[in-house]
Formats: sequence, C-alpha cells, structure tokens
Amino acid sequence: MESKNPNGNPRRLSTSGRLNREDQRRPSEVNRNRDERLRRPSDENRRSSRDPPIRRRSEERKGRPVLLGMFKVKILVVGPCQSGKTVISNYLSDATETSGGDYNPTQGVRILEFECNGIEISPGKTANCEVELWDCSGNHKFSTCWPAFHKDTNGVLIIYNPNTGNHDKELETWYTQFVQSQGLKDSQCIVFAHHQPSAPDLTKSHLPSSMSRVKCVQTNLDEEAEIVRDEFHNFLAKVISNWTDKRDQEELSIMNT
Ligand SMILES: Nc1nc2c(ncn2[C@@H]2O[C@H](COP(=O)(O)OP(=O)(O)O)[C@@H](O)[C@H]2O)c(=O)[nH]1
Ligand SMILES: [Mg+2]
Repeated sequence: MESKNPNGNPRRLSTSGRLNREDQRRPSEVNRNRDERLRRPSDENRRSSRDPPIRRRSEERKGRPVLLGMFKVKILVVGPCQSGKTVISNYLSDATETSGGDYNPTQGVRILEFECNGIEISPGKTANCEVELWDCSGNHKFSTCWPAFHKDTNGVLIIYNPNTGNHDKELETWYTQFVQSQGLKDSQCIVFAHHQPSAPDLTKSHLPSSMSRVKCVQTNLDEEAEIVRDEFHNFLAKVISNWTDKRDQEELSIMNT
C-alpha cells in the first residue's frame, strides 16, 4: 500500500489487515516472538553466526573484524505530536520525500524498511541489520493499534520537543506504555530531545526521574545531522548486543550442564 501522506516514505506502509492480524495474537506470545524475531536469521546469518564458530574464532585470532551476521530489528518511533518523529524517521531511512514544510499528521503508522550495515557491536565484532522503523502517530486516538505496534518490538525511540513546556507527563506515558509495560529494558529505549529550527533556544532539558536510566540525546537535524545517525546506530548496536549476550550466556550454561 502506497502512502498518501506527503510526509511519508512511499516504500511500504502497514495495511490495516496486517495490524488486525497482529492484534489478534495473544500477549503471552509477545516475549517469545520478540526473541525469535532476532533469532530468525537470514541464510547468510545462519552461515556466519551459527555454523562456523570455528571460522569466527580464526578471524578473531587474525585480528580481523568478525561479522556476526544479519539481524532483523523492529524499532518503534513514538512521542508527542509534531515532535519530529516523521522528519527523523525519513532522515534515518534516507527517504527523499519531504512535506515542503507543511505538517501532515501521520495516520496510524508508517513502516520504513532499510539496512544498516557494519554496526559495531563490540570491538572487532560487527553486524548487519535490517531495520523496520515504525513511525507511529502521536495521536492517542490510534491507541487501539498499540497492541500491534508492541508486537515483536526490539527497541523504542521516543522523540519529544524540549522547547514545549510540561512534557514530563507525556514522556512518562510513552515510556510506561511502550517500554515498561512491555517488559523492555531501559537499554532498549532511547530518547531524542529534538530541537526544531524554529526553536527559541537550545536549553538542555532533563527527563523525568522515572526515566533517569534512559539515554537522552539532544538532536538538531539542521546543525548536527550526523549525531542523529550515529546515535541511532549506537542504539542498534546496544539492542543487538543485549540479544547476543543473552544467547552467549545460554550457550555457556548449556555447555556447563
Ligand atoms: N526543517 C525542519 N523541520 C522540522 C524538523 N523537525 C520537525 N520539523 C517540522 O515540524 C513539523 C512536525 O514534524 P513531524 O516530523 O511531522 O512531527 P511528528 O508528528 O512527530 O511526526 C513538520 O512540519 C516538520 O516539517 C527539523 O528537524 N527540521
Ligand atoms: Mg508523524
């Protein structure tokens, strides 16, 4: 289905059919599916990260970067209306379509798919990543779709405008609904305090105390666009390393029993 939203990337949008189907899955499946999603590697991944630990170790011995394989990652972009979620999602996915300055509220969600390759997971270890970025509407009238958004989510990017006052309560709502109540760790969440060009100043704002362990980055696309991309890649690395660490621990405990 093509986007009718001039803000949107026409590559792929969710259909209501997809949302409905996902809506019907039982909540108990959420955590299992989330892990399986990362575990479901492409053939390339199966070759490089599962079968050949021998090759991996020999690469490590030679001091070459080791490619851990291809990971599929679903990231939600949420936050208040008009905070810049669509603008940043378009930038991260290299979508060329722009709105020409007019605000076009996102209807429900747009799903942008792109690859980020060569993400450094830890020194000497890299991964390729197929990203599904869900640019969600900030309008609570779409909250009936939220269960579909939650499903299989690996990470949450919360975007807000620090120059609009009294954002604390709204930020907490997004954090509670999309991170805490879904059993995600704080390391699976990042906040962009996004400064828009019309902003009066660049005062650094603080997150509410309940979110003190969540990383917050000050972003400004017009002045420091690369920081936005770098921080997003660092976030992907953290999401993937959370999973690979867990997998390594499971492998170790199997070997020790
Ligand atoms: N030039 C520029 N405009 C921005 C930026 N962030 C937001 N805007 C404008 O602010 C409005 C709301 O942005 P949008 O991404 O659609 O907000 P959303 O509701 O959070 O998806 C749009 O008219 C954008 O053009 C930015 O970094 N640069
Ligand atoms: Mg939007």
